[in-house]
Amino acid sequence: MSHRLQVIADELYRHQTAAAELPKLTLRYEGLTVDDAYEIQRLTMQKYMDEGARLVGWKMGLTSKAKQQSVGVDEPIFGHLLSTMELEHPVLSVRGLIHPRVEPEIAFVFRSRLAGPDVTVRDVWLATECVVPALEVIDSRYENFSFTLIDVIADNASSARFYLGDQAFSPYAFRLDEVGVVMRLNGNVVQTGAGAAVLGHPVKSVLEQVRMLTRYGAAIEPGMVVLTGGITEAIHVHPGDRVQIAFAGMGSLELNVTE
Ligand code: 0L1
Ligand code: MG
Repeated sequence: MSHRLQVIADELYRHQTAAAELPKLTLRYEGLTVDDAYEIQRLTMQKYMDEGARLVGWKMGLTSKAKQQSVGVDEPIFGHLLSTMELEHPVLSVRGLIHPRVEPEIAFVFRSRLAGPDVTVRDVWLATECVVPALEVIDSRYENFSFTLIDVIADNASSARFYLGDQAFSPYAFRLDEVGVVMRLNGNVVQTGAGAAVLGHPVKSVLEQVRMLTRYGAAIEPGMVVLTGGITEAIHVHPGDRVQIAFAGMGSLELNVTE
């Protein structure tokens, strides 16, 4: 393991836990590769796990063209989901966060392991226990949300918190690419979208997740959750805000934002 990558991981961990912005890494460290960035992410997450957090799943990021264009990155990325990031109740305290944003997602929960380069869509369905309406709170640690592909990967794909709805659904109940989503902020519609925004179909995002994990020697393990990616753009939230997300056929989520 490179000493330089550990030094960067220590820096990111300090900023993530102190909710303190930092200038992008690529301005200050020359020659970092995508593989280096995933290793920095892994080393950073290991520090949380050394403190007792558990790895509970994975998140896919930048899975829609709209999101890729808004941050100037043209490929999907992934990050770790830790037990400490999961909201037990739909209440988000902004304490410990820098500039949080919320986005609607469809989560998959798995009953069996998925690994290897040859996994098919059929394998994904067979391994899936259920799908759940979800939301992710992203919080890039970089100043002015300014980052490159390498920066955002190192920063665990901006992951901060996530919440899974109480009601799970059969993956066969309806077409996930046709699930319409309406997101309201304080009663006003602010975003609309459909599951197809996620790489054409959320199941494709899981497939991509497995392929990327395989490259780094990891897998989707039984019991894990995968957040497949934002169905709409993420919206900024502040204390006092109320976010409502209606998933057609899958019910609604409501998130209250507090100090
Ligand atoms: O979940 C995601 O799509 C990650 C987005 C990362 C970029 C951002 O912070 O906007
Ligand atoms: Mg997301």
